[in-house]
Amino acid sequence: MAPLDVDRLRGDFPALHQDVNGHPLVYLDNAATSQKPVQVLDAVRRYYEADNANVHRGIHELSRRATEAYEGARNRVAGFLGTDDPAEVIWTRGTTEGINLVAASWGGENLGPGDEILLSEMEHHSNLVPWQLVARRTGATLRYLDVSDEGTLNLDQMDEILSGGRVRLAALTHISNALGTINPIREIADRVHAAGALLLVDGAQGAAHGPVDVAALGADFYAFSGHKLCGPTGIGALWGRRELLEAMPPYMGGGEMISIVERDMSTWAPLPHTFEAGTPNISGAVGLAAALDYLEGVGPAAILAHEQALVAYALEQLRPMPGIRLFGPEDPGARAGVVSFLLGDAHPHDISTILDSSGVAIRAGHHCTQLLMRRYGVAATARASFYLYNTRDEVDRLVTSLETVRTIFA
Ligand code: 7TS
Repeated sequence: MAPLDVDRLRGDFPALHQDVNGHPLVYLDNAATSQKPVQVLDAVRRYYEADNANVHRGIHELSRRATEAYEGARNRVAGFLGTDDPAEVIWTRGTTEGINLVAASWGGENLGPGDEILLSEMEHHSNLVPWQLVARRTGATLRYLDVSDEGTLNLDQMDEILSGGRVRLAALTHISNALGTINPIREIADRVHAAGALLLVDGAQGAAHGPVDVAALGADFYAFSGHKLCGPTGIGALWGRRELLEAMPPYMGGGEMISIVERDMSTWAPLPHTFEAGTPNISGAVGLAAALDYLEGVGPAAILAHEQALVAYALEQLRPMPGIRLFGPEDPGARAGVVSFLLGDAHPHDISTILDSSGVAIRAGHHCTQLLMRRYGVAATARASFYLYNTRDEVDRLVTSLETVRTIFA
């Protein structure tokens, strides 16, 4: 696999070329959201300039073109996920909405007292709270997989919980946003299916940091966000197996999702429209398709390899630093481009503020993973997260700025 031509790629991202607090920006907050290449910005602009109209409605040229762009984008997502049935792709605002949709619709219909939903301590709040809500509504119980000291899931414990025969669905993350851990989804899927349960994969990080093939992964549902993979905010997709989606009631009611409306009842439009009430985010879909074209042009496997090389380089330099506490798997090959850490007694917010004053953008906080923070006995961590356009020089800038933090707090 050829290494990325990072210099050339950086030329595609206007936001990277600016000074912040008098220093060239080093953007290491990619797990929160990625920057956008001109190819995506141009696609959104072209759509609004030339084709803007509402979809599936007017019988006029612009509406036809908007519908074609919107449905073409859906086909693009289907291709990206390795499915040939675009009706299995539901547009959402992002991962959070996709998971809420499944929890409310599938969960509301299929869960009851005595049923269990299997989660893990490393889940993002977006893959916890929707299940708490539906558990409260239906009387179902939440079960949790522990996370090891190194930041991995314990599959023996999973087997033990599954052997109880009560788990109806497991909802687990593909890649941890706080640790970088890449979970063995295929192995998990096989175990979950053998126990007669379904698997929802939170793909917010997974879709952005490596190839995704929902069939090869063995997922039943896969949710992701456009903004983490070079696309616009406010757009994402939920993929689900057709027979599951077809058996689920609508999540929201409104225009676009109906077939016939009577005074007291309505019938639903077929998939995927059943789950798409109201005027959708058409420009977002167009931008997301352009982002997927861009990423596939670069090569998702090469992007992951690039991130892993940066993580290896960063870990090599950070490990000897006095006072450093690193989180996540030791082996850079077992994680995507995330490095979570603490440095001496410095509060992560102070670390982040000092780094920002040298133009280095990282994130500090609980990363919407309070259960995981509690597991490690910390309130927060500092987190640097890499993407295709980051360089070894930027890792050096991170390390140098952390030396400053050390001197300040020494
Ligand atoms: N799941 C994971 C694993 C995530 O990392 C995130 C966002 C979400 C779900 C929710 O995605 P959304 O697009 O619907 O908001 N993670 C982060 C983060 O790590 N820092 O900011 C957002």
